[in-house]
This record gives sequence, structure tokens and C-alpha cells, in this order.
Amino acid sequence: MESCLKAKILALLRKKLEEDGELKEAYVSGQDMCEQFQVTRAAVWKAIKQLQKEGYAIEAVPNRGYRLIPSEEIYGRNELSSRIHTNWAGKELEFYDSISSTNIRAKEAGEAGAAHGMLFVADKQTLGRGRRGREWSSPSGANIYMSLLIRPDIMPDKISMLTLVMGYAVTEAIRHITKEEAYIKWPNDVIMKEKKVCGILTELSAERDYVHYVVMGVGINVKNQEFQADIVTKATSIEAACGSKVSRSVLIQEILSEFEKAYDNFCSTEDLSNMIEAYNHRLVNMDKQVKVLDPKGEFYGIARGITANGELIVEKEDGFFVDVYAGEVSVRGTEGYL
Ligand code: BT5
Repeated sequence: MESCLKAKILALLRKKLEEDGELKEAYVSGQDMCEQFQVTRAAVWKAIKQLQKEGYAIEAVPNRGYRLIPSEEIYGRNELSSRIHTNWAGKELEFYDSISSTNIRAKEAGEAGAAHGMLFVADKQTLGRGRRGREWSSPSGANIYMSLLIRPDIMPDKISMLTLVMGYAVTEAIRHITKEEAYIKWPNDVIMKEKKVCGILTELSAERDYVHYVVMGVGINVKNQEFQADIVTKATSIEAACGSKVSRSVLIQEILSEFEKAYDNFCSTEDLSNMIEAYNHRLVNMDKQVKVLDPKGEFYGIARGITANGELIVEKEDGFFVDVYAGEVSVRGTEGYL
């Protein structure tokens, strides 16, 4: 409850600052806060003190009130809560300075009955994972590691489409914020300047015909300029790719609102029919040569977009079309990662 008040105060002070532009006028009186949030002056004062302790520069001036002084990005629970204005995605959230993996935490919470839309965010992961147990490099102070817990009322065999929905949402959010191009490498990577900035790991708990919950893990390189040796040739960060500063909290807010829209759209048809065209526009492999690494044998072809069920349509060299299902296969360019 207290944390909720802090986020509300932060949101109000930031709004005032943005509205006024003119820093010297951006005061909100304690009395206004008490009335708006239905709390006592003591509660407001306590919340302000705690926010100051967390690093926010909030000035208190007698007879005028409080104002927020812009400072370096603070990345934490209150900052995120104060920015998220979705209907359900990320309305409740946990934030960790360091955690094994946000997907592991989200699965625990899923088992324990946590609500649809709960978000888990960490500044660092000690056991960040990609698909099939691969490592996800997760240093502190630079990137986004987050997992969204959802409880969709759909059949388990449709869940893999959600990875595409999230990939699309991340791409849209990056484009809105940076005004730079971002693409999807089907099924779960987001690409800028021909390198990977984001990977998505969707995990499912289900029975044969019933989904208990889904965890959508999203890792995004936002600020780092250096990468460990094994990924240096194929990884980049958003800031490295676009050359300007990006706030992790603002990006998370934008992704959640894009995902919420795309997800509700997906649920209305239980497939991707409403977003095929938009998705194909973002597809980095569209009309390009790809190598399909299928456990039954690899083959070459040209990517022709996705089906309404999220499969990748590949035109083989013999002229036949195959719909490639995301489960087991990987798609690569014929000359390297893309
Ligand atoms: C993915 O797997 O791309 C899914 C990554 C999901 C990470 C998020 S972070 C929050 C949540 N918690 C977790 O523990 N995981 C999720 P995959 O397609 O298997 O790609 C993994 C491969 O990408 C690795 O084998 C490396 O080659 C490369 N890689 C590792 N770290 C990377 C990074 N930070 N940036 C770009 N590429 C990376």
C-alpha cells in the first residue's frame, strides 16, 4: 500500500514537471496530495522521505509544496509502478536488484497462484537462460530482464504464438521510443543494425487441454556497449545501435502497453490473423534466403512471411512451400546469424 502511494506521488510530481516545463513552477502542495490520495500529511511526508532515500531529488518548500528535480535514471519498483498505466499487464510487479532468473521467479509465483499480468523485473540475473538451457548474458546496470506471468484461456498448442506477439510488441516499442528501425528474427529475436538486441523465452505450465500459466521472459540489451566474447559478433544494445539514451523504465512501460493491445487482439481470434501483415513488415528474413535447422535435416529456402498460426512459410528450392513450426527448428541466414 505504502509503495503504491510512493509510485502515485512520483507519477504526480513527474506529470507536473512535464506539464509545466518550467521547473520553478512544478510544485504540488502537500494538501493536494492528501486530498487526491486520501491520506494524511504524515503519510505524504513519510513517502517523500522514502523516495528521497531511494535517490529521488524531491525538494520541499514551505507554502509551495514538493517538486521533483530531474536526475539520472532510477531503476526500481516505484519508478516502474509510477510509469505503468496499462489495464492489466504489469499492474502488479516485483523488482529485484539481483535474482537467479526472472523466469524462475515468475514460475514459482505462477505455481503459488499469482495473478494474470504480474511482472517480475531484475537489474541483474545470475542464471539468465535462453531456449534449450542456453545462457543469457545478464550483467547489472544496463539491461532489461523481465518476465510477465499470464493465464490465457486458450489451448496449449496456441501458446507458441505468444512469442511472436511479444516480439512484435518489443519491436513496436523500440521503434516508438528511438525512432529507429527494429526487426523481428522469427520466432524470438529482435534485431537492430543486424544484431540481436532482445531474446524472448516463453515457458508453459499446462495439462493436455488446459493452460495453467505462461511465463514470457524478455531480455533486452539497452545500454551496454561491450559484450562477452562468445556473443560480441551477434549482439548489440539499443543505445549502441541508435546512439541516444533510452530509459529502461520508459521502454518497459511502452512494451507492456504494446503487448497488452496485441495480446487482447490475439485473444479475440486466438491466432495472428489480425497482425500477419504488420508482422511481415517487421520480419528481418522476409523474402531472404534462410537455412532451416530442422532436427530431421536442414534445408534451404526463401522466407515468405508467417501463417495465421505463427509458422514461418519457407519456399524451398524445389518450389514447394513448407510451414515451419517454431518448436524445434532454428532459422539462420545462409551467411551467418541473419
Ligand atoms: C533467447 O534464447 O533469445 C531468449 C532469451 C530470454 C532471456 C530472458 S531475460 C528475462 C528472462 N529470464 C531468463 O532467465 N530468461 C529470460 P535463445 O534464442 O536460445 O538465444 C540464446 C543465445 O543468444 C545464446 O546462446 C547466445 O548465443 C546469445 N546471447 C546470450 N546472451 C545474449 C545477450 N545478452 N544479447 C544477445 N545475445 C545473447
